[in-house]
Amino acid sequence: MAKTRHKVLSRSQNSILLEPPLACSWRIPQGILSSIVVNDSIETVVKTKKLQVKILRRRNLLSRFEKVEKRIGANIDHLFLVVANFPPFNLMNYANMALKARSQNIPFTVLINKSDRSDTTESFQRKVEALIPYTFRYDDPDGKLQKGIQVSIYDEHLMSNLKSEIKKIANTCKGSEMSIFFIGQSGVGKSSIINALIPSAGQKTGLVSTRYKKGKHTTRHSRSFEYKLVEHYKQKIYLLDTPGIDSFGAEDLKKQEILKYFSEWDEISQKNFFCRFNNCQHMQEPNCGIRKFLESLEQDGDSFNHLTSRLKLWKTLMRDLNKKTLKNNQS
Ligand SMILES: Nc1nc2c(ncn2[C@@H]2O[C@H](COP(=O)(O)OP(=O)(O)OP(=O)(O)O)[C@@H](O)[C@H]2O)c(=O)[nH]1
Ligand SMILES: [Mg+2]
Ligand SMILES: [Zn+2]
Repeated sequence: MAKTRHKVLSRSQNSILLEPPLACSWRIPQGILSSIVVNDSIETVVKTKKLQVKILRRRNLLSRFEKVEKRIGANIDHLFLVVANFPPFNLMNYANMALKARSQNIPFTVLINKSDRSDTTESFQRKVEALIPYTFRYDDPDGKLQKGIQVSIYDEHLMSNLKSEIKKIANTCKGSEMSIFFIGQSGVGKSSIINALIPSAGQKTGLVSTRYKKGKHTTRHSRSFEYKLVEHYKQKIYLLDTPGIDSFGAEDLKKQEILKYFSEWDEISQKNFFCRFNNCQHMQEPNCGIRKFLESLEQDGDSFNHLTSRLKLWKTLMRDLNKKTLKNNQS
């Protein structure tokens, strides 16, 4: 029997969905099924209607920790962190997503969805900005200061911007195929955006409860859809819808990961104002180079606000980590 390679488009409690020509649900033994995650590449052999499966080496694996490891997906080329101000935005939830993405070397872009709503205010967008490392802003090939991409499923112009962004991302990926995962709180509109980009996806969407101000966890299993940028485009692009995450467990968070997420402190220290303290928290220490750099930005409102919000987030994350370490040492 010939071995063939397939991408796992979806995985539920007892079956997996594969690409054509094996495009149907396959029941496979629980032992191997529990090890498979969405977007895995697997090698299969069909033997009398049964599927023998081997999981191929993963390029990366994104997980979160909430008592146990919860695996989000594998072989991720890019993450779209989808945010909205309704249901209310939870910065720490997203900061933990961004932290994990950085620690796994997965590039991410923030999509500010529901831009048509009046509660997508400037002050909300400034809060969101804290997620984006300071130097990321200069990575944009257009040289524009990019803090996040405005999206609304009701605005054609914004949707076409998003399509251009996907094209740009695809151009930076060398492989013959690439996968973009949409992750975020429940109710922010992940499935709605995917439906707008790929009408045949037909993902279920759910109203956000105005009473409880929460999403309804409409999407239950991650699902991959092929996105045709243009007919016969050289690369296969997959967009992955995932279940909403209202609390991204980060029980395994390490100081090293926070340091990596805030690599701008090192860059600033090397390029601009040297922070000579080994263990500087960049908070109250006199002569801290980072604070000096911040003061030098007072004339540049945008950069000043951005870096101030990054410092605030850094402070909260470090404080939480120290509290956790203290508690662990006591118990
Ligand atoms: N005003 C506005 N509403 C939107 C937009 N995008 C999505 N929505 C609405 O937001 C609600 C939630 O959308 P979903 O697509 O189900 O959200 P989700 O992120 O997939 O939620 P889960 O599957 O629960 O994680 C629906 O009522 C959508 O119609 C948008 O751009 N503007
Ligand atoms: Mg959904
Ligand atoms: Zn410092």
